[in-house]
Amino acid sequence: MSLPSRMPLEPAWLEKLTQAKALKKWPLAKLITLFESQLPDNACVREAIHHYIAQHPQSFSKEATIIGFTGTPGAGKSSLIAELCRTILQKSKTATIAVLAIDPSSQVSGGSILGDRTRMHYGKKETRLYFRSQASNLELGGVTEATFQACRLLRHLFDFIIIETVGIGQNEIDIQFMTDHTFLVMQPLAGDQIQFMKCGIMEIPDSFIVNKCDEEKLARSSYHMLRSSLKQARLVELHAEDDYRQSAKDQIFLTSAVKNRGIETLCDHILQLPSKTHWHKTEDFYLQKSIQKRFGEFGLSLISDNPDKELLSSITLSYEEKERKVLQLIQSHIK
Ligand SMILES: Nc1nc2c(ncn2[C@@H]2O[C@H](COP(=O)(O)OP(=O)(O)O)[C@@H](O)[C@H]2O)c(=O)[nH]1
Ligand SMILES: [Mg+2]
Repeated sequence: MSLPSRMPLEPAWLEKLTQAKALKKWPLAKLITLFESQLPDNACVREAIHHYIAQHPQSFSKEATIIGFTGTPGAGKSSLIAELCRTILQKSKTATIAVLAIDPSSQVSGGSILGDRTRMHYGKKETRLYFRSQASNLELGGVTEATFQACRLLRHLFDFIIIETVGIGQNEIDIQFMTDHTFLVMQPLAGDQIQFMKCGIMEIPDSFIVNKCDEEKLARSSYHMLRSSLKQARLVELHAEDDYRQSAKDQIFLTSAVKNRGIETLCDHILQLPSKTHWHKTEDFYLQKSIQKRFGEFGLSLISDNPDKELLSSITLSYEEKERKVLQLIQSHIK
């Protein structure tokens, strides 16, 4: 159960890391697979990679802004992300983007549904854009430990990480611990909005996107409907003027992925978002989530009752070192 301790980074992995830094797709894929893996031996390689990155801050100076897109299936998240990536790459000649799409597992094959991958087909030729689809097993399209682990690596390699998840309750709650900014993507006509209000989900996102606003009339009515819902719930500070052309001031974006409306405004907003300064808090949240998944409330209570209060809050211990200590703690109670 316990993880072996830190090893030096093997030359073969160092070479992959160097190539991944140059955004070569095959080494990137290999590294993400390693990061997604739950085998203890792989955790050691992961730790060695992180140690190497920490020791070479000049070579790994990037700190990606992580952006989440969540919302009901069919709202147009994948289409919107594809348009956004295209626009960001056009507007900025240097920006690099990694997209992580989390697909609910296919009941039949246990693999990811292919639809989302094919829509971003131009990604193969564009070196500044990397696309990865993650199966989400039974977690219904939510962020998993694999997403967290992939982000741990990708944040050192890209300027932006875009995560697409299916929004169903718990997912919104988990995704906010990973992202710097979360968008809730909705369709026009109030159905989604009323549903979300009921679940209390409206409190989670930093901004709202009403997609499929193909016509101006629809954009205008969607804006007023959402604005009045938000006003009622007093969730966001609304701008004095209720002008749908200035909806971004209310953190409401009106887009059409098929007619390319509102994408540029959304893109400008994204390009100026700052990146996270408290990544270790994200690590602590996902470490606790992983312990809870494996050992339930028993595991969590051992962490909270642990006299070494510094354990999780330490910013000098690596994720794997913390995990090892927590596992040792649990092991000592099981014996
Ligand atoms: N009319 C219209 N259809 C859209 C728009 N964006 C996406 N769609 C369509 O909505 C469907 C679902 O889109 P998709 O991007 O897969 O949604 P996701 O499940 O949220 O990722 C597809 O048939 C898209 O072509 C839009 O802005 N306007
Ligand atoms: Mg999708």
